[in-house]
Amino acid sequence: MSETHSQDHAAATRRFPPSEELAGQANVGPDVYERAAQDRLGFWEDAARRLTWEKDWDEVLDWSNPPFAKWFVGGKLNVAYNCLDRHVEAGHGDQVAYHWEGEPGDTRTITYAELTAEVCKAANALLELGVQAGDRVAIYMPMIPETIIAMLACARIGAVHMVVFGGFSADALASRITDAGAVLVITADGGYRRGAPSALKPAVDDALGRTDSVRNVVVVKRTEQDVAWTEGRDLWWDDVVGRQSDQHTAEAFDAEHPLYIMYTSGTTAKPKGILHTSGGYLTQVAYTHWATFDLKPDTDVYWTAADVGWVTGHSYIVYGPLANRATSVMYEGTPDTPHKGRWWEIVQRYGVTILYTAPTTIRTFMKWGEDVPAGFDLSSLRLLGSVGEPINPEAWLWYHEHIGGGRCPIVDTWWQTETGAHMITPLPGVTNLKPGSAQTPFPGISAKVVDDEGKELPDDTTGLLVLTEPWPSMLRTIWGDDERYKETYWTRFGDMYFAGDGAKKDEDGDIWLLGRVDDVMNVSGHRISTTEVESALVAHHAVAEAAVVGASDPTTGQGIVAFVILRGAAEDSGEELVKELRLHVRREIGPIASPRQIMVVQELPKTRSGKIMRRLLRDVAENRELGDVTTLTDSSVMELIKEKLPSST
Ligand code: 6R9
Repeated sequence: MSETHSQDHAAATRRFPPSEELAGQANVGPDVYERAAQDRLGFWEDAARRLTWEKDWDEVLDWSNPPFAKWFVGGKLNVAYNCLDRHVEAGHGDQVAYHWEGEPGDTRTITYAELTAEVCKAANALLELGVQAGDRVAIYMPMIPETIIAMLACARIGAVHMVVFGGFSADALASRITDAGAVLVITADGGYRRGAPSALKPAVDDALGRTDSVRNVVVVKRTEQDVAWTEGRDLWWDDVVGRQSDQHTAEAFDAEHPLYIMYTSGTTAKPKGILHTSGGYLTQVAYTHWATFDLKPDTDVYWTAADVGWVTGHSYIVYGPLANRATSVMYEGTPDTPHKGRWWEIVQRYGVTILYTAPTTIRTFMKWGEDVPAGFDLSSLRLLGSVGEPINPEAWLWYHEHIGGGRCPIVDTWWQTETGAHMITPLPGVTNLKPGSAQTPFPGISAKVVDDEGKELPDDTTGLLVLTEPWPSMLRTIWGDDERYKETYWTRFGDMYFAGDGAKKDEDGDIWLLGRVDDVMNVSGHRISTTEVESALVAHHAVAEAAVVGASDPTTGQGIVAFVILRGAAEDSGEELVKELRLHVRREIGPIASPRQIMVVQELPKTRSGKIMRRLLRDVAENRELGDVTTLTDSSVMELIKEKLPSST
């Protein structure tokens, strides 16, 4: 017990400076911070010049009507051209863009020349179907190459894509189609998940029964499942795309032309359609992908192991890697199909050098044990990344040691759907890494920790994270709702962007993210972040995953309720263990943080990005009807948890 306790503290205080070798050859060195601090706009202009523009911009940033930003005003470019044609024209047509692997084990290797040809065909198909620049196209797909082809085809003709995560329900799809006013849906018969075909088309049929903007549905054949067919509306991808020419000249669009909408859940039930535009977005995703991951296009094999239906997939599976001419891996399925070493087998097979994933997945691997990755050759890896939630020091160290072989730096990247690209992250050739902290605002980004009045706080004081200057890949608005955009992000502190995350700076000025501020509990007047208690719980050897919520309590205001998943070996879920866990948290953080209630569960409710939906757990803890569950990856999880209730203490 006390051993795990001290291990976690030891983890948080250990430092990992870059190796001399990495520092010597990294894409960016310490000078970038200085350059950006002296001339922020000039720094972003340099980043923009890494792209190919048809027309140069007249003004870097127009912030005359805040919070509505315009970047690279007057500039013109085509996003798909920057991701494809220009690499082919420069002689890299034969370079692999994606090593794709389906869950059943089928594979496809797609070069830049082939991807360009496929995207041209798909763009011609969209034009034949009457899709015009500015029209919205919904994409509801499994993790297959056609998903990326569809996105780039939209970008190529200036249509706005709106990808809906394939795990979401017909309900979620219908409300997004309606809100965006999509004219076309691109989907598949199904995809493979957990060893079986899982259908997608029925959800589209269901959703379209409740919406009226969609004219056509294009269906990719993936699983060969039977699908219902609406004549005149539905078309097979192979027919409509298959018959097109592979030539298409990309037209340049304005830097501020809309690129995509991505819906993300807010504090109310209605999801927000986050709008991203072209020039600034591509500039920052490309530059951060190159700098944060130190990407070397000629030698690296890059893998973002996440879903394309999450912003991480948009920025770091599709746009960033392609703009930088990366060779990427894309995997369709779940990490334990057909065995728990599937990811490590993929790393070994393709010689993956850079791996980017979420803490929740890392904790799952911890639960399965280090023997699994130890059975594979992971020596190709040179850099690891984390995204989606704070990574607890325990998981950081495990990732570092058992996946990175003790030699790979870990970049813990803080950002949001709204920010479009990395905002706070170490740089691998520069930063002295601290497990658990995202550390430093990216060059050209300014972040502060403030109190409720917007006053900057002294070090080691918990407050709110704000961004004080506009950045190129920032959201431009919430689709169709400028007022909500202002109100959600910009009214609380006037001219600063309110991120919704708790944070503190330590004595070195490094930033620690402490979870969403709606995840801060108030117990007898003490502010305790759910992340802190969760981190303490998972530092205990018996616990694999933990979710903590504050449930209203007549005496203390809020009481701490913890849901824990035990590690494989520790199946003793009895009273004794619960008592021990309470004691453990008490020792780790203090008596005030000791949970009122600890429930042992099999699964936790999660979104596509692996974030725990604490709102639903709060409903359970407070005995309420469940709220909106449309953004859950698996809605049956809540049933399982509710069944556990009577036996809880
Ligand atoms: C990219 C993405 C955004 C929220 C964000 C924060 C949390 C993401 C994090 C992190 C601590 C990190 N978050 N990365 N917290 N450290 N490295 O996740 O976008 O799905 O919109 O979520 O995720 O709470 O506000 P999105």
